[in-house]
Amino acid sequence: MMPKILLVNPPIYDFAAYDFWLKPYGMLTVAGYLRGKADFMLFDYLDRLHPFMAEQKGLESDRWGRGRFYGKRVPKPKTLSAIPRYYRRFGLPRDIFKSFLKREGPFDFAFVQTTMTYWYEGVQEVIEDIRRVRPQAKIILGGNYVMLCSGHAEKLGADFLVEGTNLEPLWKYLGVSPDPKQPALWEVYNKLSVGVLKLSDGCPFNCTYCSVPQVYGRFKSRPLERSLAELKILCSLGVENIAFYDDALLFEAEKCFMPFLNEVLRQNIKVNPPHIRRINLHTPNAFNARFITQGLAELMVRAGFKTFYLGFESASLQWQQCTGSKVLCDELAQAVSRLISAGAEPGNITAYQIIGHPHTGAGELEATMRFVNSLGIRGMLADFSPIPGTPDGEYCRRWVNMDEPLLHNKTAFPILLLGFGEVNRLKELQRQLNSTVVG
Ligand code: B12
Ligand code: SF4
Repeated sequence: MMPKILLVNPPIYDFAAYDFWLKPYGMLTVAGYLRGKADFMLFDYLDRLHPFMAEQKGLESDRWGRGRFYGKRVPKPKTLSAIPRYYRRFGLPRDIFKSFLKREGPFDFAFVQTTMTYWYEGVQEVIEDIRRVRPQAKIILGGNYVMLCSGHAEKLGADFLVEGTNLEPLWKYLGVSPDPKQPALWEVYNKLSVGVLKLSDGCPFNCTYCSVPQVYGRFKSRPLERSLAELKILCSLGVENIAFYDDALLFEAEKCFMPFLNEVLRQNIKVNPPHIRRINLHTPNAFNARFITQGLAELMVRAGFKTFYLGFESASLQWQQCTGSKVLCDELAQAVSRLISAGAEPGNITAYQIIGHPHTGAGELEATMRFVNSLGIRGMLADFSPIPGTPDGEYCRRWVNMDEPLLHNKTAFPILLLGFGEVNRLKELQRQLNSTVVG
């Protein structure tokens, strides 16, 4: 008999959360390797197409499939009491999950997705409920929080943790052998309008604030055939918007990204039914301006990219050099001009700029914001989240207890460093600057 596996994407406890193309992609990838070898059921607390969401007001998607989550105010944890913002639980109500567990169980295993390190309270809630209603299910955690804070995650009471990218121990634990050619298990959703793809793993840079190099190692492309098969599955399910989760999407583009886009165009892969429209592609995880050639910009626009997020962080050369030199000012300016001449709308091009990083002063950030605005594109303040094990995260131990993941919270850290008033002033300035951007 095939094992019965429950997949759970937990609710989020945070000051803010927004569905910026969020999907439990690591868990769906692992489930995909077991396609046909296990019986799967999904409970995604963040699924905005769940029937409960249709009854709520103000949660409609924007034109690219993003939108607000259902949320309720909850007491703030003591650790975050100094932060003058409301704390909320985002996602479907807990009772819906409990009824689901009673109705659909028993399960042999429960996979639980973990994402931001400071979102572990949602994971804790899910473990509690599974233990109470389905005590015989073996609970398995995987994802970013487990990889970055394994010592902390061990205390949540799961049965098994996937602590790295090597999945061999997991296959042994499950007693099932995987099929690595299989794409992610998207068909486990009843209804889907947004999907995710990842064409590669790792990154060739070594930015001092980022955990990717230490977790994923050197850059490696994923097999093209598998990525194309996954895109076709997404299209057959009626997905209209697809976000790329790659960390270095454009690195060595001629080996992976360009062949992928050329195939998409050659095979004319579109949504199903085909008369609806073309799929819209997005890069919320940012790509590197350095690698945008004119030809690549044109190919991206032709293949269906609609929103373009560029990782910029700071216009200060000194800051760029001491954090890893991933991109310089003239490279951003050149990328923007290439994207615009390829047909991208300036209002759909956004540069991320880091706020609350321990080596960025407010004056320097203001200069960065004005530089980005001078290019005619939007800026977005990316609140700094200190990550344990990275040089910059370790440096932050002088301000916060890095062994408590709640203190990695991206809303909290900039406020602790710069003050609430200063953070608000900078965010207001960003709004004003963006209001001048055309399109
Ligand atoms: C995509 C992404 C996003 C997306 C959203 C993702 C989401 N679903 O929530 C967007 C762009 C919105 C985003 C935003 C941010 N992000 Co981000 N993001 C990522 C990224 C690239 C992938 C995360 C992911 O989905 N991984 C899952 C998939 C892609 O992983 P996989 O390799 O296929 O997984 C394998 C194994 O890990 C394992 N596995 C993974 N999951 C599971 C689950 C189970 C059950 C099992 C069994 C196995 C398993 O199996 C897989 C197969 O080998 C990571 C970096 C990275 N490469 O991991 C950063 C990362 C998670 N983000 C990070 C940061 C800093 C942020 C921001 C704070 C940036 C900012 N300042 O705005 C914001 C925070 C958003 C918020 N609301 O708080 C940090 C982590 C911070 C932290 N403290 O946890 C990371 C690690 C990047 C970094 N700089 O180091 N992010
Ligand atoms: S380029 Fe991006 S993914 Fe790579 S190390 Fe720097 S921040 Fe991380």
